[in-house]
Amino acid sequence: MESVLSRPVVSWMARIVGAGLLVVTGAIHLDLYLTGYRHIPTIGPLFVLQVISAFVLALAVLATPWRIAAASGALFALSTLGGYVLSLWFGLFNFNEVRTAAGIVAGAVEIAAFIVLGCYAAFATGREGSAPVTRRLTPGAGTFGVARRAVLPLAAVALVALVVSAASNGPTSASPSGQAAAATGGSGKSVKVLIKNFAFLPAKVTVSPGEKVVITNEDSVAHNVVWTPNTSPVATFNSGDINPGKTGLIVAPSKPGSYHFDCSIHPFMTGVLVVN
Ligand SMILES: [Cu+2]
Repeated sequence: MESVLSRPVVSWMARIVGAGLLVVTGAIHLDLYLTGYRHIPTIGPLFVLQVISAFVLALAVLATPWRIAAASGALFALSTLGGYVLSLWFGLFNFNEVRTAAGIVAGAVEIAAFIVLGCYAAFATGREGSAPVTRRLTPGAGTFGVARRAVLPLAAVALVALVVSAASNGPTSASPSGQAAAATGGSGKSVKVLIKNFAFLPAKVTVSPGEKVVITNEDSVAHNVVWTPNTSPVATFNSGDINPGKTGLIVAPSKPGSYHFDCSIHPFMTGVLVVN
């Protein structure tokens, strides 16, 4: 690896490919931001930061042969992936990501960027790899000695985390059984609720007991309508995930009361179902 990356052509290719991969992950996040994520608190601004960082780091990797630029790009790619996996498994800033093809592709691009830039940072030698800051370091010692030992094991861990995430149904995907159950119950009447720009319109829905609520998702990401846990009165309604442009259904509980609901993917989206 060391001898290969000391060749100028290989070194150049690593920088071009690494920068290209950073641009791709920035572009995916820019697209997600413009098509909906800009409405999500904290996550929206973080996406702006991700896009700017991705493009700036790509430029730095292209413009300089410095290993510190490549190392920053590699760590940035790994952090982006880490944020994604965290939001999938545990939720991040009140946001529970759902598995999508775009998300998994972005994750794979970030792992590739980490491998290419991480190997460049760890293994490039000679004039191509050296920066004023790093020239003093003896090969195999200090920061880059650690990087040499860590880059491939870290890539392997990241890959396993992504594959497990892609393969798992996970805790966040709502079951469609609530939707099926809802479709068969209730009276003939129904009210309509819109989901637009990560909000319920109206947020306060007044219905009769057992009335159907038809929910139309006008956003470009999936949402759902789920009774908020640990609020009273207790109810069990769950629309299941409603894909962009689709409609979902819940049936109002038969007992009068004010039932709080949210979108389990975006718990900051809240509303109340008033049954009287
Ligand atoms: Cu939502």
